Amino acid sequence: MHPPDFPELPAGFRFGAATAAYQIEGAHDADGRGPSIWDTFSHTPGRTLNGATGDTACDHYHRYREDVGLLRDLGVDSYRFSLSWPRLIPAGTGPANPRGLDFYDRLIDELLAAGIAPAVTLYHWDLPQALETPPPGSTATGGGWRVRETAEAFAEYAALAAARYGDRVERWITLNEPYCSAFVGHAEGRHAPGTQEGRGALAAAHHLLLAHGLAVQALRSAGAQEVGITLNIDRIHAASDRPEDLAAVRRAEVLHNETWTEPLLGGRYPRGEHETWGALADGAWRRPGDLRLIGAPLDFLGVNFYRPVTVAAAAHRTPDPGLRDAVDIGVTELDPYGTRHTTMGWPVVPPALTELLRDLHTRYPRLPPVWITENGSAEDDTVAPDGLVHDTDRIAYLADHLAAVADAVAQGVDVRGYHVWSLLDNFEWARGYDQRFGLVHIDYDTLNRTPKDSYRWYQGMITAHRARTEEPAR
Ligand code: GBH
Repeated sequence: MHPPDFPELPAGFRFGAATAAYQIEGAHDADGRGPSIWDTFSHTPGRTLNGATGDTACDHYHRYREDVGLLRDLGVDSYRFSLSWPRLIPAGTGPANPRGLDFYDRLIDELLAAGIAPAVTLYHWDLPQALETPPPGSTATGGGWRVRETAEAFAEYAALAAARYGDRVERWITLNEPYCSAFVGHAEGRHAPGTQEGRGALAAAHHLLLAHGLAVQALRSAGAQEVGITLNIDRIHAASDRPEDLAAVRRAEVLHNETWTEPLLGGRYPRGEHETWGALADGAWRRPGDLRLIGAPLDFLGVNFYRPVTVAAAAHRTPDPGLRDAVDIGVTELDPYGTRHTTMGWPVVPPALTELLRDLHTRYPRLPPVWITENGSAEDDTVAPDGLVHDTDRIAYLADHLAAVADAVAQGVDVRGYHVWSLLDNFEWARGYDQRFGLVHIDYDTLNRTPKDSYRWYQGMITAHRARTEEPAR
């Protein structure tokens, strides 16, 4: 197959790769790290594919030098990774763990020495377990994201991180995909903490937003450089233009997108909440002043994009009214896309990314510059007899999505950078280690790292971009 053309992005556009702490670090009980809700969840039988856990993962905690070497050779401008809150503050609040703090010092210094700008996510789903369920004998209340105290604990953690690393971190991302933390965690139950509770999911959504707002305040007062948040905004297509399907689209828009974008970018709670959640939308946990904190101006919006969805009105809804209102909003997902699907089962539809970016740009006059903080594909990645991984489908996926970003830029959307998910194959949450998203292959027996063809392609693309856009030397 002839490799696809390199997309043409503007001069100064930044390229990167992304990871998250629990998915790559391993060393789950090393050097004073406390447990997170993902340790508990992954160790609970039946929660992850084949009982996979992040105990060892890619052992990045011990191999970070090699991984930064891979990033340096790849030629990226930016590396997005997350800090493990329970590595830094093992009980969630209270004393910090010096050896945890040292680890990210070493990682950040190694990145800077390689000429790579750190983009740090504070929360990529690994809540300290003690904030969910306090250890016996403790006076803490627990309750995780259902309670306001967790947002306050998050602000303390943000202040600690900013004080320690703020001089060297170019971009701060408060939360990764709060939709997943709130609804996949507390309504669908497929992520930690793994409950199906309706009201708790909506309370979690609010406290996550509040945590973001308080963290922005803490980061700003510590003099942080750029501050933003990462959302998994869905591009939602309607199955038909029947009124009931269009109403289903509206409910899905509220659940997946407007719960986040309206308070963050529009200064209001989502319109249509009551159509979506009925009486549960009373928002009893909201306090005056919260909205102003949540809507503080951002330096950038991070967008994670993988695939669009098509929705229709569901024929039947769950009979349990408690669950029905939060878990089941009367929507079914269809897949009319006659395209290739990745091993996640996701259709490959790059123009949906252009649509999504254009739509954000037209809807929110206050939209800050956008960064694509994740985009990538899981593929079969069979190791060929030559010992390499010839992942041509991933190369096509990345090329076509970068071209979709270039289209959005040409149509006036201010997109500044792009991160591939992911640098390494890693722990894909409930899907365990079967799904491989990396530019670099991991052999989970030896933990050997082998760059795939897509790594070489991305490297070539970055080199070509620089050659095309940089001023010729005189
Ligand atoms: C992102 O989530 C995450 O930020 C990242 O950590 C992740 O590795 C990446 O995408 C790829 O998935 O496990 O079958 O119950 C994207 C949204 C939401 C997709 C949860 C997978 C779980 C389905 N993800 N969903 S399952």
